[in-house]
Amino acid sequence: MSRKLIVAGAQLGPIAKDEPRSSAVARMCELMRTAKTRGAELVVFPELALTTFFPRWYSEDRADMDLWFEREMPNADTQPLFDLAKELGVGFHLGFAELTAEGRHFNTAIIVSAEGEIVGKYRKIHLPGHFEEEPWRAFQHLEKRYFEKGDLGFPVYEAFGGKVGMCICNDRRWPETWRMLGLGGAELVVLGYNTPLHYPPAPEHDHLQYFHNELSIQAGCYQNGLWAVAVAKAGMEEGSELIGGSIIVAPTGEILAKAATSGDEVITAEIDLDRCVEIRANVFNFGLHREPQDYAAITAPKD
Ligand code: CDV
Repeated sequence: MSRKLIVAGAQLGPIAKDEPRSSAVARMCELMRTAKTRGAELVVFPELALTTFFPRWYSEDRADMDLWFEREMPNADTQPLFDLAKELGVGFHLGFAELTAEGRHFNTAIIVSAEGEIVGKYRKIHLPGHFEEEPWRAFQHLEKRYFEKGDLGFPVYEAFGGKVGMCICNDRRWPETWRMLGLGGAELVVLGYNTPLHYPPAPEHDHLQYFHNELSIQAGCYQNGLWAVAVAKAGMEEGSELIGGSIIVAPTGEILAKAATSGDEVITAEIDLDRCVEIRANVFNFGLHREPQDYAAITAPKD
């Protein structure tokens, strides 16, 4: 049986601070319809896709930020996306800020089946940024203040005829993320990102933001023999420019589709999950060539 499917990346342009979730969801529904016309079975949306990227603002009382979080999923604002997925028979991946019944805050992503059911969840592990206000920055990046580190590890789910894993934004820069997903058997990794073009601690690297995005994702795919759909929230958002460059990458590391704008845009590609073997049976045959006894430093506790 063929394990080919058409996947879509649904890049979003900026979401304004005062743009309601219903508006963002309406934009996503439009992108999902476009993806469906191109035959997509899975549509990947960005990190924190329902609102503006709120960690750019500081609040002394973190409870002030709870308005950006979802207490339920689906909820009244996102139900139209779940309903449309079911109507069209298209699955999707969505990033959002999660506030649990126990009062815990996570930067979360889910996989939703073509029947509109949540079939997988991931909570971001590599949280970038800082805990306290740093007024010297052009804008804040307070993910460490507003989110807890994810507590689900790097799960891999049976979905869309294959094995699907997730990571979120900064996770994609870490080889450990990809190797954990690869060791878990993932054949496809879906991820969203909000990456400012300007990185305040090292502005000399600003011109490399698109390069580092592709470098990280292409390496992750090649070194683990898996596919990835990586999707941006892009454009000038509340004075902070976010990179676009959403891409679909093959297990060979080749880019098969790439966004051309910094706005709402759908990219698609046909992917064959069986092509993971091209890499996994050869140069990255883990069973034959991995030497974990020599990798102890990677999992040793940090100082
Ligand atoms: N949302 C993110 O995780 N952004 C980071 C920035 C701060 C470097 C990223 O890795 O793209």
